[in-house]
Amino acid sequence: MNEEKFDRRTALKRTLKTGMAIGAATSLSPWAMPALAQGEELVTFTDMPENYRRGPAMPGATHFLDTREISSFYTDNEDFYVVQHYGQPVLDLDNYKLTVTGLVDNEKEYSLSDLLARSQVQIDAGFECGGNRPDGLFQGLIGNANWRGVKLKDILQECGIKPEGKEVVFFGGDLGTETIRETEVEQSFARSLPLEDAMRDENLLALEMNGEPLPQFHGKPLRLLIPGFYGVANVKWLTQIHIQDRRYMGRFMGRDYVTLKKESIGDQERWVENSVTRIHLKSSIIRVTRTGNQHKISGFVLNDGTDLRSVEVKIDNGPWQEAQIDPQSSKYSWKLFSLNWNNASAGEHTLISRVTDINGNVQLTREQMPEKISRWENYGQFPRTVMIEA
Ligand SMILES: Nc1nc2c(c(=O)[nH]1)N[C@H]1C(S)=C(S)[C@@H](COP(=O)(O)O)O[C@H]1N2
Ligand SMILES: [Mo]
Repeated sequence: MNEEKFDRRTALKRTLKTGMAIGAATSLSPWAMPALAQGEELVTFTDMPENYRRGPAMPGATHFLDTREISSFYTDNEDFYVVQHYGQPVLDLDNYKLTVTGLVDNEKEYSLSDLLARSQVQIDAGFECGGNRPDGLFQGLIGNANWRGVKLKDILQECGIKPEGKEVVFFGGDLGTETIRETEVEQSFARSLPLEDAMRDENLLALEMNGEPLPQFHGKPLRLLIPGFYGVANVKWLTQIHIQDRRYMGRFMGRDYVTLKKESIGDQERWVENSVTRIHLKSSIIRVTRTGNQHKISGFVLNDGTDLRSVEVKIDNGPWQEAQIDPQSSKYSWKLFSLNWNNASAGEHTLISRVTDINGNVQLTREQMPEKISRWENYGQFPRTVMIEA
């Protein structure tokens, strides 16, 4: 994408925010302020608890977005959700090294200045946690940002992958104690990719997020970014890349972030386990606003980067109506959409969205979702209810 365009937009957004902060009325909830245009009001979701608030972003804690707040293409670094399983390690930047080991012609190490001196690329990418869900969170484990860094492919090629190298493992600098067969072992957070997926041109070793050095919460100083994959793929505080000839079976590939669901295998129905990888086709309504008598329904789409055909919204038992997709959207970004809702009548209404990709795949309804035992990969249609005031 165009670097200049991004910087200008960021600057503009910052000006708007500062301008608003000056006139901010303290009686309004903090999230309501920056999200709304002049004269625009939020319409109440009746499916949300009245006192629903996301927690503040706290060091070391998990943090999610109030999705009613989403009103801009890029999520501020402080608002972008935060998830990690072993706490947030503080890496010593002066002695920081990214090492590349295993089945390579040349094992290498890269200091932070080595990485910063290389040519950088940027990409817009949005993702959600594999555990994101409607219930309780209202899809808040989500964000969209501009990422800048070094292409993963360039580093792998520079080290030279040996023909036996099949799997690329990414280790974070965070350590946790896992009990495996009644034995306590210390393990780093780690994820892996088959070599073919690791070599995708869009994969990034990200040093910057929205024009700033990667914040501590989001993996300072370096994180992996695999566009189109659930958040768990994007290893934060990245310290080592290891190439091996077999699958990596660590907790976050083999035991956790593993979905168990019913699938047809040939002519047999079987329970199948899979690691959480590519983002399933998903849309969700996140806010409804009113300006005078005009209402607007907004939402987001996330998927694995496959082109879309349409996003549609249904009001009560009406027809599916095609929504407008934000023209800033790109292959791996989230796609915000909106639909003008004319002549909304007073009372409670049910709203639902569905997205269809270019191959004709339609987002599944809750009833069509496969029978699934796990809290991962919640991509079914999400009906919302709102109250329109007389
Ligand atoms: N090193 C490390 N990286 C990690 C994790 C972790 O626990 N440790 N959690 C993963 C998960 S499950 C998610 S959803 C994303 C969240 O990224 P964010 O906090 O920047 O939004 O980070 C991923 N990367
Ligand atoms: Mo996650």
